[in-house]
Amino acid sequence: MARAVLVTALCYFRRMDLFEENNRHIEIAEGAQLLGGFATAAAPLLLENVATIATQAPFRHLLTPGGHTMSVAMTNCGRLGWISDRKGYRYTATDPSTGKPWPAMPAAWFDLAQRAAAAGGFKRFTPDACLINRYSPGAKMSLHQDKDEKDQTAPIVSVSLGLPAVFQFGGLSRQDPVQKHRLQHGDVVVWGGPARLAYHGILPLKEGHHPLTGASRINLTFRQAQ
Ligand code: MD6
Ligand code: FE
Repeated sequence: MARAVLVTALCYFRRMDLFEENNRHIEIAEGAQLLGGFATAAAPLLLENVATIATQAPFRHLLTPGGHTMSVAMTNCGRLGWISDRKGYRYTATDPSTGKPWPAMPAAWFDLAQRAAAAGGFKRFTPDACLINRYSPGAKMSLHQDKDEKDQTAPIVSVSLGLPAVFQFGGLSRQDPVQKHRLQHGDVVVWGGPARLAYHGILPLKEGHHPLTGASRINLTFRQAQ
C-alpha cells in the first residue's frame, strides 16, 4: 500500500516536472522572454513549409560585408527578406539568387508569430519578414545586434526547431557579460523593448539527430522590417 502511494506520488511529480519543462516561461531580461515549447505543436507543419519555401528560395551561405562565408545557411519568406553581401546587410523584396519575390509568409506562421509576441507582452506585432536559418553541426552565429529593421519598437520572435543549441544573450555593449540558454525544439524567444538591441549569438551546433530535422537546427526569426 505504502509502495503504491509512493509510486503514484513519484509519477505525479515526474509528470509535473515534464509539464514544467515543456512550458517553462523564463524572463531572460527585461523585454526578452523564453516561451518553452510554444511552437512544439506547430513544428511539423512549420518544417513542411520550410521544405516548400526552400524549393522556391534555396538555402544559401551568404557573404558577410567583410568577405567571410557564413556557416549558417539562410533563406527567407515574407514581403521582405534579410540578406548580406559585400555591400552590407539589408532587406530586399526579391531573392538575389533567383530575382523573384521571396515566397509568401504562410498564414499559420504569421498567426503563430503574433500569438507568441502577445504571450511575450507585445501586442500588434505585424511581421513582414521571416529569416530562416539552417545550422549543421559546427555552424554558429557570432554575437551580433539585430539593427537593420526600421521600427525598433517592434519585437522579434524567434522559433527554434530540431537540434538544440546554446543561445548567448548579452547586453547593449559587446563587452557585457553573456547568459547562456539552451534552446530546444519548439522553444520561442520573444524580445523587444529594452532588450531589442541586446547582443546575442548561437554557439557551434553539436552533432546529433532529431526525428524531424535529422542533423540540423532550423531557426525562424520573424521581424517587422519596414
Ligand atoms: C538563432 N537568432 O537562434 C539566431 N535574433 O539561430 C537570432 O539571431 C535572433 O533568436 C534576434 C532575436 C532572436 C533571435
Ligand atoms: Fe539575431
